[in-house]
Amino acid sequence: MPQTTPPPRTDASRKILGACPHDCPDTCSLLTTVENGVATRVQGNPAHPQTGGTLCAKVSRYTERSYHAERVLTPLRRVGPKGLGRFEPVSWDSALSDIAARLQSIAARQPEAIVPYSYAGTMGLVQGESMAARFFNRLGASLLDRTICAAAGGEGLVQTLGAKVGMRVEAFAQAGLIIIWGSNSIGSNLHFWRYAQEAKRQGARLVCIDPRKTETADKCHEHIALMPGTDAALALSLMHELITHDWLDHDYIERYTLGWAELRARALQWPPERAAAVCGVPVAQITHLARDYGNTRPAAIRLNYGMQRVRGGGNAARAVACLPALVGAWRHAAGGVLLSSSGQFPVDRAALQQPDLRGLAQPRTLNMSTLGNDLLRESSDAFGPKIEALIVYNSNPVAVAPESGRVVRGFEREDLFTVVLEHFLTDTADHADYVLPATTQLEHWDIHTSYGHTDVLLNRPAIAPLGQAKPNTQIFRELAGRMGFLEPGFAESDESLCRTAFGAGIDFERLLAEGFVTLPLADAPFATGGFPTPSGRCEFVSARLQAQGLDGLPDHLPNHEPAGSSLAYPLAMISPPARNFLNSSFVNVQSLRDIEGEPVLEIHADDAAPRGIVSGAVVKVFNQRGDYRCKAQVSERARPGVVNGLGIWWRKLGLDGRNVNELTSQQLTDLGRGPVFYDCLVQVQAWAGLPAGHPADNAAGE
Ligand SMILES: Nc1nc2c(c(=O)[nH]1)N[C@H]1C(S)=C(S)[C@@H](COP(=O)(O)OP(=O)(O)OC[C@H]3O[C@@H](n4cnc5c(=O)[nH]c(N)nc54)[C@H](O)[C@@H]3O)O[C@H]1N2
Ligand SMILES: Nc1nc2c(c(=O)[nH]1)N[C@H]1C(S)=C(S)[C@@H](COP(=O)(O)OP(=O)(O)OC[C@H]3O[C@@H](n4cnc5c(=O)[nH]c(N)nc54)[C@H](O)[C@@H]3O)O[C@H]1N2
Ligand SMILES: [Mo]
Repeated sequence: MPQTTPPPRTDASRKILGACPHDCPDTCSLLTTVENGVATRVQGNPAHPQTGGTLCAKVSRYTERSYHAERVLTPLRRVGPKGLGRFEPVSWDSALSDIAARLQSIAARQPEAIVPYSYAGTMGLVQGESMAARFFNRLGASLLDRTICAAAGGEGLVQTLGAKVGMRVEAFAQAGLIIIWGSNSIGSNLHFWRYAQEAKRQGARLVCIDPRKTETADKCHEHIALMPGTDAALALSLMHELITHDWLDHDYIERYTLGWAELRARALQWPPERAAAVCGVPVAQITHLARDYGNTRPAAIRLNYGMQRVRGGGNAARAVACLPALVGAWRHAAGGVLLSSSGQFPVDRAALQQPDLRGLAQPRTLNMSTLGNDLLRESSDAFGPKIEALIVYNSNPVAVAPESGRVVRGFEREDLFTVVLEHFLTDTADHADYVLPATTQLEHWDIHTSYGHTDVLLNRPAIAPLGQAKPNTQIFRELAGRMGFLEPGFAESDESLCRTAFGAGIDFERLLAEGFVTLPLADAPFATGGFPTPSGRCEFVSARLQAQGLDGLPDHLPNHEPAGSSLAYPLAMISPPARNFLNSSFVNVQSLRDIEGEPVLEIHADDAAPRGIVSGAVVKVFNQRGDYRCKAQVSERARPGVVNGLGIWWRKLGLDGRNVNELTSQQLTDLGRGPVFYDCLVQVQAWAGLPAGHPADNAAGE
């Protein structure tokens, strides 16, 4: 290869250290090249071991997203009916004055009628819940329980291991067996996959547990394609085999666990034949996996949130989190389980969010996963006041929240005042009274933890804000000013907020210089117990759950909508992430949408043939909640009885102005009150044509 000489580094060409803001376990360190004030390239920082100099396809195209011709760059005020996305540009001054006046008049009567709605459009601690939280705390607005992604599994970990803690991700490279459980690592945790590959090269066996035959399953030695929502049955049956063959570390169990006799009795109710019937997999797959898990050292489990979006998701995460203690896997750095590392970071959330600003107010808490229902509720003693104003930032609920038919009806309410802080006119922004232009990660300060590794990252602005865009923090600061909030917390700068996030808990000067700092942590954190539970042990039985009147032991809880329970809707549908989108982000980036093509439903030939469905045909997917059209892909990636609706498409970029969440329900998980996106029965039909005159009519005929 001929060597090209890099251009000389002048003042006009600089590289700025940043952090990827997206909701992904990898939280990469970024190097942005800036030439004459323009960001020309975003690369992975080669000096950051977790990033290893490589980025995913999405974030390599970060400049395409930031300089997108459709970026919202001025404040916009609605001029048409809600949902049509018709707006006129207005000045910041007039937008902020009007919004402040509207919020003031509601707050004077009933501050809880104002509701913030945000999630992880950026994972940054500063552009996430810092100044925004201060603003809503001072206002006395409703609180939001941010459950939409990880609540069930997170609670499962807390009840078992004591916190969102686990193995260090780099240690997976040394494992002898890696179980990738409910995770499409190649699609959504690429930098973990590098460690798994290294282990594979050194002889490790890789097993993937996933209803879908993902690209990750393709590259593992074995794929266990269980039915959605049956993971706890599988885990309990693995325990059954460990017990009956005595593949146990009795010393570890004795010293460092709680509730062994009870768990043993529960697990013995799950012989492999019973689990095989529940999970829809061969008995031999269960017995072989148990044999490998009981006899390979070190054995590591990469659990991911894909397995907890069902009724029993919290219990399933608990059951899996018990496994490493049974075989003493924690004794080794490369043994144990990792679902999330986020509990390892000493973030000073109280300093960032200042809950004291609430004073004596004790506002209600709304669950973000039932937004559709809540927007349609009237005032009542049980609910409190009807929602009158919704301020959305870092989220696209009209596309991502379950049962979107009801979410859309809520957003269409004429008596709802909606403000959306956004980069783009998303499905949610289309319903706003005001859209306020927010900066992207290239344009603002932030500081980041990670849920897949244990490094803190700093993001410096690489370029000036585009157009009239402002950071979320600045928008809330200015709104606070107009509402007459004079507390000093509203004057704190973003750079100072970055320092506040960890206080003295991190070497900030090093972060400024190098862009990342690794937390000082033990290699094998639970080799001799020391779990952050009340007992200090791995809690097979949780007294805290018992105190809530719940089962103290993990169990298999069948789905709200178990397969085979409905003649009308015989197929289970899951809707996992598309590799080239990040939730609903990037769907409007043309080069990435070109790779994904269009919304598809993967269906097995056994289910397609009797329905007369062929690949490429438009199908109608429906249940009691709604219907949705997309293209069928007859594929081995779907197992019989399960269809896969990939990715969270923008509704307006789909075939019929809807997406998969038209079908998902607002039921909740056993623990954590999370959503059940993958606990959803549907029927699928070949579809002759789209409704006449529908704008997608032409597209479907191509
Ligand atoms: N490219 C890309 N990366 C992403 C995302 C994205 O949208 N795109 N999303 C990000 C987000 S928000 C998160 S929370 C993380 C993690 O996000 P996750 O949702 O955990 O994503 P995946 O790793 O794709 O894992 C989901 C896998 O679980 C499988 N699955 C579905 N139901 C079950 C079940 O009942 N049991 C089991 N065992 N498996 C099941 C699905 O088929 C899928 O392959 O990834 C992040 N990374
Ligand atoms: N059917 C189904 N539904 C799902 C899932 C699934 O697997 N299947 N996954 C669920 C999961 S795991 C999650 S985490 C949720 C994700 O749901 P969301 O957190 O809503 O994620 P996104 O859809 O990516 O929307 C984030 C929005 O924030 C905006 N944004 C990014 N940075 C900034 C910023 O700095 N300021 C402002 N103001 N805006 C910004 C982006 O432009 C984007 O429109 O979706 C859930 N919904
Ligand atoms: Mo998520």
